[in-house]
Amino acid sequence: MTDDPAARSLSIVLPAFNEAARLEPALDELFGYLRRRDGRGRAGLPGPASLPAAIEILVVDDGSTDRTAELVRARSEFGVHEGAPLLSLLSVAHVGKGAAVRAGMLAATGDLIVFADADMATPPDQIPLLVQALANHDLALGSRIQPDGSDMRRSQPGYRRVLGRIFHGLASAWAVGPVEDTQCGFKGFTRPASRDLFARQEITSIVFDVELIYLARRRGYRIAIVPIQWSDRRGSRMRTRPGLAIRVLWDLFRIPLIHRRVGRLAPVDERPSP
Ligand SMILES: Nc1nc2c(ncn2[C@@H]2O[C@H](COP(=O)(O)OP(=O)(O)O)[C@@H](O)[C@H]2O)c(=O)[nH]1
Ligand SMILES: [Mg+2]
Repeated sequence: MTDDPAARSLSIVLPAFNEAARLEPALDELFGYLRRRDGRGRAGLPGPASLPAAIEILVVDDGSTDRTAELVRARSEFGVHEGAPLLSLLSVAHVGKGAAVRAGMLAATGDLIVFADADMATPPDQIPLLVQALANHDLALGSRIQPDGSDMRRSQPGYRRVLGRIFHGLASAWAVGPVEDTQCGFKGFTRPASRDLFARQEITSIVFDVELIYLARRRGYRIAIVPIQWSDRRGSRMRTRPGLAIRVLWDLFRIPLIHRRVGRLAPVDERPSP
């Protein structure tokens, strides 16, 4: 649990695989938003001033073969900047999105830790919504399904929507129960929940989100579902190959088996403070 005084810092983890084309404008958008510290949010949204004072953006370069790492290092925000959002870089071998996110989440130093896709498919002004939810939840899961039932995923190509529906049917029956949008790449965690879950995470493919939700439910964490804005951005890094389908099915199948011995946490009021 993060009552406001405890949440003094926020880390934003951006996994990036060959993102030379999309990362630069995405970082411009993110830093542009964060610099408006006294700015107000769009209609009804808490603004950037509602975020913790210290902010770190951690780009995880997932073994890119393009200029992803170079362009991060070349930015003026890279390194230590007193009082301003700090940009840093973690380079890992290319294993998969799940492995990249895990490395970033475990390296991040914030009291609250969010991961987001490097294409800013979810605009930065949605970050305060996750932060707000973490005031009384351990996890805040961005969801592209709006309260009125409309689905932001409709901006995806048709084949992705079909694959997504098949995946969701299997994932909900086998592992995650009623969580409707497991694959949204925009999720927030309190530091203790992040440590606990990412240290247990074993799935390195795109199925890692399902594993995290499975683990979080099993541990008894308080999960907020947070409707957020999202729009499909061109230049997806996902390649739909037959090999990927087999990998996805195998990873989904083994989640409950890998974690069959994971037990529940103590109720919130009985937990030692982190
Ligand atoms: N698909 C994929 N994405 C990766 C990988 N490693 C890191 N990523 C990052 O994970 C995010 C996935 O977003 P994207 O490719 O736009 O996926 P989509 O929006 O679901 O089509 C981006 O920030 C990628 O750079 C990887 O091995 N595969
Ligand atoms: Mg995308």
